[in-house]
Amino acid sequence: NENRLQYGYALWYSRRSIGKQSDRRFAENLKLIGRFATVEQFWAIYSHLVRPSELMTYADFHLFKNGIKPMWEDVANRQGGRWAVTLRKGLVDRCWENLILAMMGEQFMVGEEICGAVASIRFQEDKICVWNKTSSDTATTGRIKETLRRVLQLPADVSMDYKPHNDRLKPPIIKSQSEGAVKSTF
Ligand code: M7G
Repeated sequence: NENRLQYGYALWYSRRSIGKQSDRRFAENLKLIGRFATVEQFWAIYSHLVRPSELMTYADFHLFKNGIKPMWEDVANRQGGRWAVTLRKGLVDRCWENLILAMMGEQFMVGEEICGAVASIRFQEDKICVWNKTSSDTATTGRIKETLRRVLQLPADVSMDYKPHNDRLKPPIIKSQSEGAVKSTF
């Protein structure tokens, strides 16, 4: 009789050094913290976890639906993109919590379109992102933007930017030649 969420999720953590990194390195840096499918299981994990602001610089939390890796390369993300909200220091903990509760509570109302959310601790600012499946679906991306503004209670001057992942994915022909395809590390 636990409260089952609409979707099961996996929570990941990653940390990287500054500068460019290989695709393989990015995949290796992703560490699974845990999976959950009910509200109670979520709080059991979340309440023992450090807040995003307590992480070191260049660390990220990734909360993604089960079966979707927090990478552009995942089939669910390849045609997708993400909204990014840049936050001045001091806002990320509250914004992240509001965002993931809204996601788990299906507040975005865009059907299957949501893939996951990311909190990124950076040098002078932090960032939270929402990833969706279809970057060309402007009705969906528009709705996600409005919901983000509402649930994060963002001041009107906060900048939000949308980027399709395919801008950053390598062309398949190069990808298939690279040693050790990213998929094989999972
Ligand atoms: P970011 O964390 O999205 O940007 O990516 P930011 O540091 O400006 O906030 C930083 C770097 O991490 C990228 O340049 C890539 O090297 C790597 N990276 C990030 N993501 C989300 C991916 C991914 O999904 N796949 C791969 N292969 N690399 C990634």
